[in-house]
Amino acid sequence: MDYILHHFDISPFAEKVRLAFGLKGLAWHSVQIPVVMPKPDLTALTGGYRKTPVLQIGADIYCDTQRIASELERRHPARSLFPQGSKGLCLALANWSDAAFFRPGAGLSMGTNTDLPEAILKDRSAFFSFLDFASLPGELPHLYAQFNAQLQLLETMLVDGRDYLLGTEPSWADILGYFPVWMCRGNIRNGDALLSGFPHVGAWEQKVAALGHGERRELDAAAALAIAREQRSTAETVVLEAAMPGLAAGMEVAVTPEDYGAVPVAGELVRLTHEDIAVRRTDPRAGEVVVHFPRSGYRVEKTA
Ligand SMILES: N[C@@H](CCC(=O)N[C@@H](CS)C(=O)NCC(=O)O)C(=O)O
Repeated sequence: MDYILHHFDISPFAEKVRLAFGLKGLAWHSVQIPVVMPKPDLTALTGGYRKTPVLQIGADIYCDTQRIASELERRHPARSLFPQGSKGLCLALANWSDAAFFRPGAGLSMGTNTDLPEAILKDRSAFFSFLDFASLPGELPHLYAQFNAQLQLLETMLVDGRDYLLGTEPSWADILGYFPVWMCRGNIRNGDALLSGFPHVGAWEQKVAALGHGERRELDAAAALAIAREQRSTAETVVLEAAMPGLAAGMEVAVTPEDYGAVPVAGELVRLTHEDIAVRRTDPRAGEVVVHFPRSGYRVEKTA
């Protein structure tokens, strides 16, 4: 199985997937994508989705870390991301870590780093629709308070001295709790001082970091596009009426994230279940690909 992760090194969401490779002990190829738009090689694969990261497996393109985690687990169940039947709990926890935890962290990364390149500030002020960049300086105390409140929750989860959030085994829950902490160390001014107030978080952070990133090899974007062109999708067609009444396999639809970066991806419906969505599309550079999304947090609409 050739896993190809399209990402950039300072991306906190990409760090989730790199750690999932580490937890599972997998080998993967790394394609570096631009930090800001345009990202022509990435959007040739995705049909417009621009967020980081994206996982490619042949001609199947997986968008969103939730969808990527489920797919890694399906294809490689050993060393589970969801031990002891914790899949539902782990996936549900993303609403906490992506919203309550990541968002104030993103505000602090943008608002406390005075030397951020202009191109990043410009791109992200349009992209992060949950942040008002004009009022950011005055919002910093509130954002610190919100970020601290989530660190306190993590400390509470770990205060009995357990190794990992769910007990003795590492899981996707640890990766979800960890990625804003990783962002804090790397991207938030005074991040180390902020974290020093949470000793159990500090000890656990080292265990999660020690999961590592698996075995990484670099690949260039042209080679990844050639792989997409040469291979066929392995997606099985399943469209459930209950996942959105009125839609059927083969219909032309658009899939759009409900939060920020809401670029629609158009294609022919291949999968629609309570867990996932997939559309088939043909691109001059990527050939025929199937682009996959989680069901939760994505809107599907008929276009023709
Ligand atoms: N729901 C998405 C969110 C991904 C996300 O927001 N990623 C950030 C980077 S860490 C991003 O896309 N930033 C803008 C960019 O990379 O162009 C997921 O779980 O993958």
